[in-house]
Amino acid sequence: MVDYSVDRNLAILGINNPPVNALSFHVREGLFNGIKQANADRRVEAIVITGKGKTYCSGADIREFSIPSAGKGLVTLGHRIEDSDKPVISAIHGNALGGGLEIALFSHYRVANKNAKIGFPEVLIGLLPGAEGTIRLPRVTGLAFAMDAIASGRRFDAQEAHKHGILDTICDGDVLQEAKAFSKKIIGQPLDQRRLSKTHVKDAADVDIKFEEALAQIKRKYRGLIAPILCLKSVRNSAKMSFDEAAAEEMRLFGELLTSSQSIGLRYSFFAERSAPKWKLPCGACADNTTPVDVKTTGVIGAGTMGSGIAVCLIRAGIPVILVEKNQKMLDQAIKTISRILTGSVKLNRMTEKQREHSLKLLKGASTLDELAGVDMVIEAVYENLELKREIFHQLDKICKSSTLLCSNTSTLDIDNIASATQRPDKVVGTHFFAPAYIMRLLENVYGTKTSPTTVATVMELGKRIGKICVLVKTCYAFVANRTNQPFGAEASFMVEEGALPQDVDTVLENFGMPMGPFKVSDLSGIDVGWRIRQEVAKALGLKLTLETRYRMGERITTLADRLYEMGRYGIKTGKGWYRYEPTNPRKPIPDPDVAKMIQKHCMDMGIERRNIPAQEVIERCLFSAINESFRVLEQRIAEKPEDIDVIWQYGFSFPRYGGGPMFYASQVGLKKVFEKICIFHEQFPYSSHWVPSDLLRKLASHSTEIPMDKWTQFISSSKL
Ligand code: 3H9
Repeated sequence: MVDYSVDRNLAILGINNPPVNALSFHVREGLFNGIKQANADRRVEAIVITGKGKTYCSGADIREFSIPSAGKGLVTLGHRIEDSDKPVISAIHGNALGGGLEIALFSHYRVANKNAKIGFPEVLIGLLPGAEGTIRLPRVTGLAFAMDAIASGRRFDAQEAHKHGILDTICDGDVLQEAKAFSKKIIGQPLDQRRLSKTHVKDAADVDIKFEEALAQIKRKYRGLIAPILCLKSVRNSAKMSFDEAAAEEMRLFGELLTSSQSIGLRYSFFAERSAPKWKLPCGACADNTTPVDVKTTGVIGAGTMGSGIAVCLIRAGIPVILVEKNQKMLDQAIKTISRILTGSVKLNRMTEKQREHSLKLLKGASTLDELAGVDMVIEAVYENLELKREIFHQLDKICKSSTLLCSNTSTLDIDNIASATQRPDKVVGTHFFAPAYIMRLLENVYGTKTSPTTVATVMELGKRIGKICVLVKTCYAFVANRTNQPFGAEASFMVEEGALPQDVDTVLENFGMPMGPFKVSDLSGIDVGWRIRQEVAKALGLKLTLETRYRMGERITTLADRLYEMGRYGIKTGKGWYRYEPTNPRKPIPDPDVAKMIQKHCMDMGIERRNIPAQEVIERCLFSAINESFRVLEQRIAEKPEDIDVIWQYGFSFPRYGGGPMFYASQVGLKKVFEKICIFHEQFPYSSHWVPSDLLRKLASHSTEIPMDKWTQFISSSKL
């Protein structure tokens, strides 16, 4: 895994561990032995560490953190590099990340290609750079840069690294050639001043001020996360302790983080995110054996919030869009909105003015579907009405060329039903974006019974192109996102009916790690929006709802949100919803005694006795109901693997990344305990079908011992459920 070769007076150690040249056991052994061999080799005057393939080295092998450590650690290897009698040059191209950057900092010199990316991303998986990275970087760059880089985990380019002294030189072309040329200048030079362990932090006198400033900032930015704080503390130690003392303390802090639940959750999330796009269909087609078709032109139907947001995603990625809206006023308004969103991106430095202008040129408004005849893909984003969508698809089928893919942004409706309005069900697929579509990263792609593998491959690829995290699910009512989220929201409302106030439920869930409780989210998205959806559903089912309705087709419902609607409290947009909002600070929710009175009166009128609801009950009822539904989704093969559901919750509902997602959370609590509690809630709340225990969960929980998540994941993928 490390290729050793000698080129004249240079030993070249080439890390060869694709795809990212992680520092796995064999790589560490190979580098250690390579340094030893080169020092013993009389021909060799200097040593170059380089990466084979696309990259230098992306850090420790994250999978190895979950198994007992074996062989030489990174620090032992690093000391062998630093102690080398012959100069060691790290020649960097691609990435030098985490342990990779630490290897470079153990080296005496660092040269890089100008396109290289450098950084310490450990904090993003709940760790700190534990091979002396927090002690060495400040010795090179000073404290302020090191604190920012290590606590944020951001990747920076070679120019910035050079400016801060991390790189000795940058080149345009082949970095190995540059390292060879560079070696001529340094062979024979004394090495001690190049050994970072022999140097000091130059701005150590300011450490306390810098620490306090950085701490205040990260506490605001990374609420509830432990790793950024320990990163800062370790950098502070580099200025307050001797090198060896600070390094020993760094090792202790690293160990603390490694076993923390946050890091375990973040490491799980790292791999879950990478596994989600690896889709598979029941017929055996998968990402590896299916080629997508090239999408060069698109159409979006409907210029409402969703349609406009989707158009932004497409034109921003350089894909032309014809936006169809028959209401000219709405179309004009949407084009203005799109332009405003892009201007916002320029202000936030997410795109240049030139890119904004180019993107806008890719947008064309139209008033009829006929304009879509020649596009490669159409995304329909009209409001949630099955008959309307069927009619549109029926017309598109006649208008569009035979190869055009027809996608629906429906968030609940059956894709098979929509597809059956066309003669090309193989080219019909759901592309469920989340609002606001130009911000939310999740794209839930939904296949129907007849959707072809090529169609699936194409929407998964398109999602990647526009910067989305794509998850593939099978059609069913509300798919995976809304279906598993529905019981979560329902239980939150039921608890308000039983005794809690909206702010009580929100606070508990925010303390759990959700950025916003469900009632604040509801105020943001609009009480009127939810009301309209409920009316549509009732109409479709032929039901009449009143404010006194407590059960619908045998299912418990609550009409509290409808009462708010009747009071004209539509949320933030009207300054009043579950909370009230002052005109001076229209985004800050303030608990409202009028809402409390309305809830109490509702309960009195309906004969509901209110009681104290403990925080633990809030967590369990919201999350366990979602977990139960998630297991059903797996059982019915609507989602292929538990990781898909967790990724949906992270990117669709902002579930805290360190919490993994509902499936990972269930594994942490233990499936037996979760199942027992679900059975208790089922008895307590017989009119909520989301508490009927999932058979799959029952099966997994019935094992004599608790099964770890990787085992039940294997069970799900191998069994014929
Ligand atoms: C560390 O270094 C600790 C030390 O300070 C102290 C130790 C004592 N390990 O992302 P991609 C896999 S902590 C294992 O799709 P890209 C990944 O799962 C580490 N596997 O590619 C995927 O596998 P698969 C600090 C890894 O080009 C495949 O490689 N370093 C690792 O979009 C391709 O990955 C980091 O945190 C790894 N370190 O992005 C860097 N990295 O094909 C983490 C990747 O089976 N890595 N894999 O799905 C990254 O940020 C991105 O992978 C990178 C490439 C930017 C490198």
